[in-house]
Amino acid sequence: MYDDSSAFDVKDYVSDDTRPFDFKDYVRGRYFPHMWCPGCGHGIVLNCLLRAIHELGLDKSEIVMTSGIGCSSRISGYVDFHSLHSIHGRALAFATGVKLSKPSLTAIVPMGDGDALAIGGNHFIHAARRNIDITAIVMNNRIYGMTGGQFSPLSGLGKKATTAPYTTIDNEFNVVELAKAAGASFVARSTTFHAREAKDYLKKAIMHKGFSVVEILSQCPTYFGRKNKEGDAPQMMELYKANTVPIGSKKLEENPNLIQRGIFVEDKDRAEYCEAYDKIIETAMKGNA
Ligand SMILES: Cc1ncc(C[n+]2csc(CCOP(=O)(O)OP(=O)(O)O)c2C)c(N)n1
Ligand code: SF4
Repeated sequence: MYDDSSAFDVKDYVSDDTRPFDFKDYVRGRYFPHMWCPGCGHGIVLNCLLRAIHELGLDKSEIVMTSGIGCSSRISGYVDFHSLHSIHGRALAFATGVKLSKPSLTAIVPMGDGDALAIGGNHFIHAARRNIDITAIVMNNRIYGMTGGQFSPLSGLGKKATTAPYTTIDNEFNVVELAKAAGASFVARSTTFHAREAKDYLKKAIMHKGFSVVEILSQCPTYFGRKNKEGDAPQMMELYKANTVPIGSKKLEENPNLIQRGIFVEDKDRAEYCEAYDKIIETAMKGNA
């Protein structure tokens, strides 16, 4: 149980749920205070996720979280669920193994953009292709935070990073389009500025049977913000407000570069991998090859 009540207070947060939410009920107090920099967006993502779980009424013992390595991946150490802090880029591979061996568990995988789409890119597309029932959260800060601000496949063209002092020459992935093309059956995008919206998408993603991807734009003021002169955390969040719109907004006609937020895919008809696997086992047991 969390044992330092002076470190933070979330009592004033307004929730849709009438049952009181207490952050301390869902985290491992011995690992606090956390290691994130002041203003890091990853704490907001953690708060959204725990509120989503609280509002869904899930029992902590029903949830398994696997993660790789990164500031974002640190979430798996903080939560009081079954959790596995594994190898950089391999969180989805571990989650696949856990989910296949115990499909009744709700599998959630928090990843950074590097963890998910650089070293872990192959696991990402294949988990989506299989449509295995895992919720993948891509906490996109467009940089490798933990290792000192190297550019990632999400940094985008013309951005500065420790490894790109004269700006990047790489184009970025579009997480939503990649997830869609690879076969994810639930795909959504939000930002840390739109915390209630992000929480609602996480709720839907967790309840969705199949591979769900929720991209959450999450500020790294220490590296991406500082190197690219985007200001401090509140200023970076203001940019999320200014530069994103709901799917299909009229504002896109004037400015097609605006980033769309919303639910892009929600396909409930596609076969889920663990269920298909069970059916194959059944067929094999009957000897009907
Ligand atoms: C196999 C391997 N390669 C590289 C690293 C070093 N490493 C640790 S975290 C990380 C990148 C973290 O960036 P991201 O996944 O985007 O998460 P963030 O820290 O930004 O939240 C790297 C390259 C490692 N731990 N293991
Ligand atoms: S380095 Fe960036 S991503 Fe890592 S904790 Fe600090 S602000 Fe967050």
